[in-house]
Amino acid sequence: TYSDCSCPSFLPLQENPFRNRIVEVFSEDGQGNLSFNDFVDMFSALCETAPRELKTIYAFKIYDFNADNFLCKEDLEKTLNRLTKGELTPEEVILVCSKAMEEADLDGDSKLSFSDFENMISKAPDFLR
Ligand SMILES: [Ca+2]
Ligand SMILES: [Ca+2]
Repeated sequence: TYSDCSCPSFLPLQENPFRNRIVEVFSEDGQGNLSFNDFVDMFSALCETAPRELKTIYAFKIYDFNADNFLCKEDLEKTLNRLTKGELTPEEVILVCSKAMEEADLDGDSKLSFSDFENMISKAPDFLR
């Protein structure tokens, strides 16, 4: 278990653009009602010292807005919109997402499976650090 870490530099949840998604993903009922155990799971996975693999799994779940186990273009666009807090124009968002999709979609099915996503992250050493 990782529950003994103090998570000193984790972005406070109230400043995190994914706050609502994070809470949804980690709540067992998917509605954002967190039990104490859900909280422990959440902070363990988001904690600095959590293994990268675990963080990758949760990042994938958080970005997969329609929960179909793939990141499609719409999922990426929603993700980017939240990350940039609306600072990009819709055209820019679409452009960036098509480019990311093009580079990360190794099997060419126009959506990112978890292994596509893992591969994308492995090319971005700063991601989730
Ligand atoms: Ca999806
Ligand atoms: Ca793919």
